[in-house]
Amino acid sequence: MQPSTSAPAWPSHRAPGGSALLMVLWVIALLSFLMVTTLMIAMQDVEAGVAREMISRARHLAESGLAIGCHQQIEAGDPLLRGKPDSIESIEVQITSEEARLNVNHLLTDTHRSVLERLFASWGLSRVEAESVVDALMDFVDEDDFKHLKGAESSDYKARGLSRGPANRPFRSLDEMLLVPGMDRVMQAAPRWREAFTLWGDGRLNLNEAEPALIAAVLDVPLTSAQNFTRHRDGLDGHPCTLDDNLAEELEEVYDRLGKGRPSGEGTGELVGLNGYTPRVVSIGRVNDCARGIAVTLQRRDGKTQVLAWHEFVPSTAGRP
Ligand SMILES: [Ca+2]
Ligand SMILES: [Ca+2]
Repeated sequence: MQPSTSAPAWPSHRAPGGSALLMVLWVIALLSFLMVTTLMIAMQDVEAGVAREMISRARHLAESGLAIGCHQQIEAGDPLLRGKPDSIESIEVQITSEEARLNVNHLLTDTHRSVLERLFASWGLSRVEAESVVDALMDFVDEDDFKHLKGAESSDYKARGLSRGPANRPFRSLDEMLLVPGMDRVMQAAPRWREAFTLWGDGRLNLNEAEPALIAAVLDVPLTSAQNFTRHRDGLDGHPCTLDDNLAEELEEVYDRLGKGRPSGEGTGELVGLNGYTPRVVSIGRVNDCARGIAVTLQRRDGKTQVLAWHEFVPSTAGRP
């Protein structure tokens, strides 16, 4: 029997060579993947480091602005309140007063509650919704457990499964207002509702600084009248608390500009004034698009300045807390 002389279809020495080539290609692909991954992680670390540095620098700029804004001899509108250390950095400081906002504790009385109802209605709440949330706000701060018509006392909080009931004392923070039934509707209608309120001051709204919606609510005038008044008051730059403002010196001047006689409503005189006694300094530092802000409330007495409140925030695009 003759041995077979036919050659195999493929040379036997080719198989190891093909595997080696595949192995090399696989190693190259693996190394490329590892290099790209390492590079991306390194870039992320660098970017995170740069972002941290920018945030730190922006906060430092805000603190620098605050030091200027809190100085006793600096007044609203002073050119020193705007700085530009270099082409990508800026500092902007605004000095207003807490009296430019409504003191919510002062308004939670039978005499003044209508101011809150008008304000909430101007934000889009129905009359029933506005009355209900004001009833509930009053129940939260009054000492008793008797419920206003549409309000909420401890039994209502329990029925809602809430662990905390009404405090039965004045609000100590604006965040406490969020515990009150109905405030979710207010927050939905006006996400920036906090900017309308304060817990400081004597309860008189400073008409030389306040927003039109607050003036309209307090004096019960149409919003358009209040807007016309603030447009004239704020001067050519369109901003309150700047050097070009046309400040009123007498309340009668304001009523004249609003086309309104002196209010005859009970207690209205306790709700408006033309000055702020509790300074509020807001300083914003920026590095490119990165911004950080600090807002402080001050008390000045006997030549001394005391910080009553300190709040740090990331400014919105409009530069507000
Ligand atoms: Ca109560
Ligand atoms: Ca102005």
